[in-house]
Amino acid sequence: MTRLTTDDVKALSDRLGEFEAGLRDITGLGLRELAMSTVAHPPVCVPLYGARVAAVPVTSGEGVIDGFSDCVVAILRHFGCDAWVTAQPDVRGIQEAYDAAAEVVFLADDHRFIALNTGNGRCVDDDPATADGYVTALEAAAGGLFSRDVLLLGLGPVGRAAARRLVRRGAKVEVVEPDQARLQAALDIGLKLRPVTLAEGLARCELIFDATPSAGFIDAGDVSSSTVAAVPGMPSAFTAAAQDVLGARHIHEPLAIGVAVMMARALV
Ligand code: 2YC
Ligand code: MG
Repeated sequence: MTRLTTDDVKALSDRLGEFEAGLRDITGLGLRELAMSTVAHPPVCVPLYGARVAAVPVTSGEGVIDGFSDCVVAILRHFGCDAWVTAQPDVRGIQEAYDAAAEVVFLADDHRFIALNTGNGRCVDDDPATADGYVTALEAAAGGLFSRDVLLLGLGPVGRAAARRLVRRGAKVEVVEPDQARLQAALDIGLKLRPVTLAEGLARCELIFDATPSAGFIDAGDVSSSTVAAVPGMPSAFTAAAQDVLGARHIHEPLAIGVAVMMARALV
């Protein structure tokens, strides 16, 4: 899991509207609609508006990321939640959230980012939420995934979750994962994936899902006007030149889609 930086989260808080406008252009979906259509088929209306949600800073391990909880709250307020960052961190913050009748509590340490529904005890994890949200974005941008070739980069926690949903949505998944153990583990649980080299995958697939922590190894010459890239991976595998070619078809940000799907999944 890539540890986000203060610059990552501050940049997102400042350009959430711009990101959503680009997302809507490419997918026809805003963050709320994308979250709804990720958590249920057909999409259900989840009572996000006015939901009381607390974000609790966590000081353990490498400590607080300045702006992280504020960014989570900015995303939640963006779709109408009554969200706030608790004054206290850690256990005092969780207690503060419960005392203030929070319906959902968001918190992250160095290993996990979760949302807790204080009413029904449901615990929602960021990795599958981010993976599923980005698959929804790719599917909407591509006009469906059934029997489409999709190049999946990376089989870490987000990549594995994405592989499951891509296969379930009917995609023909080609995968690049240099770690043989990770590749074998994914194949052993019966995921229908076709291991390829990066060059083979880029030559055949217009739809690309980047779930790697590696940066800038796909250049402008590897993409075209019909390439769509879903990129939850931080940093992006695409060079600045490739991102220029892709424009809004390079769907990439550090938290918004994950938080939107976590919130919908916590309440659905
Ligand atoms: O500010 C805080 O409360 C910190 N304890 C937050 C640490 C988050 C570490 N995880 C990450 O930076 C991200 C996850 C949100 C998703 C992938 N990496
Ligand atoms: Mg990457």
